Amino acid sequence: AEVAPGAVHVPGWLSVERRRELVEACRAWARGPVPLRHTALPGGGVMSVQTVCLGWHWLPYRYSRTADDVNGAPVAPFPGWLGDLGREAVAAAYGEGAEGEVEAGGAGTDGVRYAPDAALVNFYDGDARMGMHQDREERSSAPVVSLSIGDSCLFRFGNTESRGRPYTDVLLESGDLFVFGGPSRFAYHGVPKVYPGTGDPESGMRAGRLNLTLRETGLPG
Ligand code: MD5
Ligand code: FE
Repeated sequence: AEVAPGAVHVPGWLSVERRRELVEACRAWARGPVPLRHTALPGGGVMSVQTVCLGWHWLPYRYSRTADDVNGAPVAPFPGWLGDLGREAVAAAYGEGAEGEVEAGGAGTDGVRYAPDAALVNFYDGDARMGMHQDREERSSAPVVSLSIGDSCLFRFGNTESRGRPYTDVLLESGDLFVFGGPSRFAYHGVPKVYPGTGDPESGMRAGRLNLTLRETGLPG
């Protein structure tokens, strides 16, 4: 379903087998070289969501190759198979062939292939939230691919002008794909609520919600 221009929700896109593989991969990434942790914010707070990154390490509010705010370790590489999954996701959301036309967020026609080089793995326990924000650290307007596994959440998809209304609330469930491209790439968005106990145990998530986002940073190789 197209929630807004360029913002496409594909419920249940990940097979249960793929959910299991992603959960296992995330468990390994969570152990290091940079551990899954609550990101510290410049104002002294910490995020309730726990994060680990691949390819590029996100910290407020820039990308680095090393976890400068954690243990200084080089970030784990972005695996080629995850880029393949991202291209498959863009094709599923925008139509086959679109994965080669994503320069302008799915609406491009110049055949530039979607090439994500960073992934953020977010883990939400039942009390975790993410406030309304824009993702603006990337120097690329290529789409963001979002994959959800485990407990359902309320996802709030807003506008490009402010954190406030108008916004659309969407229930994101285990296996759902969401692609944000074109005019939706820089919209405000957040996760106001997680619904404990709503996940699918067969995905391998015992509790909580996992979200993977794939991004093109636009930063030099
Ligand atoms: C999540 N993560 O569920 C969300 C999914 C983050 C984050 O927000 O920054 O880690 S990503 C949703 C997203 C990405 C880019 C653009 C838009 C939404 N959008 O325009 O709504 O953990
Ligand atoms: Fe975001």
